[in-house]
Amino acid sequence: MLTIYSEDHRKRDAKTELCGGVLVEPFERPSRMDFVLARLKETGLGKIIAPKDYGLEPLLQIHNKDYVAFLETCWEEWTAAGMQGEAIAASWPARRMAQKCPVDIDGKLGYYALAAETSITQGTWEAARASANVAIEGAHRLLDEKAIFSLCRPPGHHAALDMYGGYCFFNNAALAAQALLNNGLNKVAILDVDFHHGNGTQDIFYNRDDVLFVSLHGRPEDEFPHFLGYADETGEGKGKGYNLNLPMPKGTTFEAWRNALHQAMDRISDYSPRALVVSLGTDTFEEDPISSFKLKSDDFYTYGQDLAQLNLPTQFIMEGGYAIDAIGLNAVNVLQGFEYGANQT
Ligand code: SP5
Ligand code: ZN
Repeated sequence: MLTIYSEDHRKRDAKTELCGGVLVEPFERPSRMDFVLARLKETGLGKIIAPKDYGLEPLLQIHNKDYVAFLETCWEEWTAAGMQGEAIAASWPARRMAQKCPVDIDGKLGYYALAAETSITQGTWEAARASANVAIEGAHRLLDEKAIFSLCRPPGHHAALDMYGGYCFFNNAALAAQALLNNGLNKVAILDVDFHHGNGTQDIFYNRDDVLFVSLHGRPEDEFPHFLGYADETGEGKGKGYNLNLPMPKGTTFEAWRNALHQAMDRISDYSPRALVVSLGTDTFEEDPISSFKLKSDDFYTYGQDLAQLNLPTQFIMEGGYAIDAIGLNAVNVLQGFEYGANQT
């Protein structure tokens, strides 16, 4: 399987994450990629190539112009305002308040942030752009390949039209799905197996029927992002019936998770898409430090094999996973399971 990867992810190297009332070293850190790269090399999964730069145009098919401009200048504005630490949102347009974007950088951060754990720093823009390019390159390559691994960092599935947070800035899976559609694959399914609900991806495609979104995740009652991901969110307007959420409780085992996966796969087959995008987070792993499902490393291989049964051109997009010494093993297990499964069918 061909992997797309950019070294530019290293430019995102935040020093702080707000967690439990203190600033900690971010869970989403550059070394995550080193563990995945090491495992890719160890297993000989396939070639690793860098993406081209696709510029801003594809980003503007998914995100607002003002949001993209904000990301580009945020760090400059923050430092120009004389702030000491990294750029973190601290006030929000909450219920019954004006939904207007302020001019002040503190105001802008609150307007565009969906969570405060993610700080913006020097290099965040460049790394997020590179990650988007990794996703878009992968989508173009899927025209000639049966499967692609877009090794994206920073992740993307929490990022919406005009919101960042949950370690995400551009929605890489949405960018990939849109590129596939642009290339004439007229129906695309996105399956999100990251532990967290892909609120951004859901929101972006909520009123569309050309992209089916299906997500397996920790219940919003218990887990981040808390304010989306309920089972009764099924889509709106033309998109009615094209959104499927399968939330699960803390402590969910592989057996229960796999039943939900098979339900998700039935819905995807029924939709008969021309391609599949998998938002691949390995934070469902039992040892993940911020999550609460119980998957073991072998289970990732098993479900990779299951996914091959859909028999679709498949683009895997790296999302979360914070038990970092196991992220390579777990992610590549999915890919190896998929390749094995694909050779059986
Ligand atoms: C892409 C992705 O996986 N983003 C996840 C963002 C989660 N951010 C907030 C997590 C808050 C977790 N609190 C955990 C307490 C640890 N014991
Ligand atoms: Zn996650």
